Amino acid sequence: MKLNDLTISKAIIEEYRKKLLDSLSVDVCIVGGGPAGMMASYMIAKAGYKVNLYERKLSLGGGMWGGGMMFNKIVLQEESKAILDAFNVKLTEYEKGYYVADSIATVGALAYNASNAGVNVFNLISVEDLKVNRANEVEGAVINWSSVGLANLHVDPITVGSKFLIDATGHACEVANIILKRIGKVLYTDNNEIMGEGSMNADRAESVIVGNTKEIYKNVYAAGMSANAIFGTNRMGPIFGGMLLSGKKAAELIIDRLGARTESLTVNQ
Ligand code: 48F
Repeated sequence: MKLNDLTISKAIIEEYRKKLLDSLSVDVCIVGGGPAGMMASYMIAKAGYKVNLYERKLSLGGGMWGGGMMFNKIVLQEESKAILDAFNVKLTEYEKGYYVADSIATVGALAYNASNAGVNVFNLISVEDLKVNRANEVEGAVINWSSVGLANLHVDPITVGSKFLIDATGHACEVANIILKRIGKVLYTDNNEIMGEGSMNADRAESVIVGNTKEIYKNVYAAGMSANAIFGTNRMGPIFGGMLLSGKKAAELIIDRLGARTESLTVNQ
């Protein structure tokens, strides 16, 4: 078959345009395509809701690719084994309760399943602000090409509407920071601000991460490392079970509020 370069261009432009228009008003916007964001997006899409996943970088995966100190293996604990099994990620039991996975395979599996489940994935796009109404309620995300920010170009963003948002931006907790900047000290924390993450302590950090996964402001949730940073608890380093369980919990909380559309919510495909 003789290939036409212009047909290739047209196919990309038209299909991307469809995706953009389809994602203009959704149930959930997730900011950050690391493990927590990918996991949450997968669950929400599987439950039948419209979800956009924004990732600033070229690749989804956040801090997962690099394992610990660029050794591309990650550790997961017993509680998260079912999730990895559902995604067919090979696990090696290193010691009782400690599982090791290939970080590349894990990112690949999460990204593939999220995309296949119907998540509108937007890599290379950053959430630079929030859509806030007169009652100071968050109603969506303000997005721009990441390249605009990187090149420091003066280009205005566009707006997307959503009923709920998830801050899955990792250590930076960027959505929480935008709320503080735009709305004020209104976060649902002890001091109404970002409490700041504590030192590395995998045991403590992993034991509180799911509890810290909750609403941080009306209709805005935190998942993953941002949840621990916002609520002032520890970081955990290259153990990733908590990230997946946190993403799953954020999704379940939101699905509960949206009203579950599927009979049972499982990580199985
Ligand atoms: O940092 P990241 O992997 O967050 P996570 O899902 O997982 C944390 C772990 O990687 C690790 C850890 C646990 O073991 O401590 O650090 O909580 O992924 C966050 C993603 O969000 C993107 C960023 O590029 C990264 O890939 N991101 C951050 N801010 C924005 C954003 C933004 N404003 N718009 C779009 N993407």
